Amino acid sequence: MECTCDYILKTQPDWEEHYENCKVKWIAREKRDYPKNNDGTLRLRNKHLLKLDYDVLYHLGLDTKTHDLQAMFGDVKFVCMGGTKYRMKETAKHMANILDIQCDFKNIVKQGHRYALYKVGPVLCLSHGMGVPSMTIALEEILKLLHYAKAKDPIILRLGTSGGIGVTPGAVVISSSALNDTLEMCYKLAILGEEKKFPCNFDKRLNQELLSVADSEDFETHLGVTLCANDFYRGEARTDGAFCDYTEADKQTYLQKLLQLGVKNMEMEATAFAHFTSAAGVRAADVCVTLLDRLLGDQVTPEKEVLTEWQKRPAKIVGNYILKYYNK
Ligand code: R2B
Ligand code: URA
Repeated sequence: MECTCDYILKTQPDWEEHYENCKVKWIAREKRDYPKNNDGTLRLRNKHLLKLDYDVLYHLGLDTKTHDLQAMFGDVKFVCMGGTKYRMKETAKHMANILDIQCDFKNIVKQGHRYALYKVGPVLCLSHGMGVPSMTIALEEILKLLHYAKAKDPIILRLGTSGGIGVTPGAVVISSSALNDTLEMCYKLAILGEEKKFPCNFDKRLNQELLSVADSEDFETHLGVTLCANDFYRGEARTDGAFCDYTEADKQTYLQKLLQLGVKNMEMEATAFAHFTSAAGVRAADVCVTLLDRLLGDQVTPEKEVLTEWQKRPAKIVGNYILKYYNK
């Protein structure tokens, strides 16, 4: 079997040789059919889809009957995802600027009334809302969209915000792995009334490449474990929610435990994001700016201008990466 790594950056001495979605690595790990065709297009393995006359991507307000998804999205190579519509529009503007692409910044999924999707040439910028359920609905529909569009070897990057643990506020954390809310390295989902657990791995090689293009920026970027919480307040060990049933000392003990486990930030999507993308054979990374150091407090207090500036940081790193790809 042949390696299918389509290298974005040239291998450096201490880098991983293969991407995690290389056919050789993927099959050895997952022990089932590779989810991509030879031309890099996505093969969704859900056989039920074949029974549909046409497929409705309900939350995106798109379908395969009235939209020619291949004509609309066949050229897509990068998908940037993040929580808010504002941030994803700003991300789209950044990509248009660095790639020198004219764009009307029209929300292509406005008719779905849920998310925002902007297309800047081969780059999609999609808002996904907060938390795993909102994010996975957007991600699952975008994976189907990429499949119907026959997009080749797409790469998905989550550009998020997070709470840091022991890192300078404003620093960016790229997730090496993700822990769920019970501190297991897996994504949990109840299916037909039974809890199922799925692996949630990130791509070491892609992370090494992203770290290398973060080097030129004037802010810190770290590689670290990400805790994926199911709630912003108690789920992230805050004491400033409407409810709190533990002491400040309990909270500090927990945060120290996270620190020991290598956790550098907390957000609310990482495990599911890692699972869905890797199961689809799509290379992906979670790149989040930290808005505060949780060892020092719970409230997000920096001035709006500072937060707005910090929130551009993941897009700067990802923009450098995309630019390298097109300039190579
Ligand atoms: C980070 O920020 C949001 C909560 O404020 C959530 O979507 C996350 O992961
Ligand atoms: N997002 C989170 O999930 N937690 C934070 O502390 C900040 C942003």
